Amino acid sequence: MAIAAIDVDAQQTFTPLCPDELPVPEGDQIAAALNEQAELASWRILTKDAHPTNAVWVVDSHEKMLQPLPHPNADLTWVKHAVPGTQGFKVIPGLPEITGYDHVIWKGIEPDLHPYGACYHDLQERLSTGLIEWLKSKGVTTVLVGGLATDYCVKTTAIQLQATGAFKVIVNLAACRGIAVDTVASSCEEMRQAGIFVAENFSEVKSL
Ligand code: VGL
Repeated sequence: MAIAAIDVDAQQTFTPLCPDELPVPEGDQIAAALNEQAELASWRILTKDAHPTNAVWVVDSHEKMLQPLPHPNADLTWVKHAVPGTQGFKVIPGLPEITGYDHVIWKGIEPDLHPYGACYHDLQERLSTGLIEWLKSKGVTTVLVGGLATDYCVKTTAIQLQATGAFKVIVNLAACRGIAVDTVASSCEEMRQAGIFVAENFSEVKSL
């Protein structure tokens, strides 16, 4: 049984360290839990948002966010975040250097793409990032997922992995934080419905 651990978008942009970007409450508190789950795995993967400032979905205030966009690959407006070269792009304190990972996926680099899941560059799920193929090439059978945010990129990544039918997918809630309580609850329900194991704590992860 080969296990992979994925640190989804565990970047400072999604933490209170970057209040002007997309701060997720306690988003900077998950490094220890991500390191703990990685100890169970043979492979550790990092995914990072890497967004340009001229993206089609960028708005200049939090008030203008979450507006639907008539665009095939950017469904909602967001403030600029995770811009390479800025603090928000960096991983949260306590995680390895980039070279400490076995594989890295950068996503949302093009100004007209804003994917949530780490498996596809586009919302239509046509353009593979290569993550699924990489996991299969290593013989991975179980994927442990943690990161930010539970209700967006963690959820979508887990559902994309589950949809392949190739992996047992476990979302480790101790290693995740979400944007809002109600969307975290509905996301957990959606993931469970899809057949994903949503573990409340690390002992549950180990028992699965
Ligand atoms: C995310 C909202 C916007 C995430 C990314 O990583 O969960 N959420 N962009």
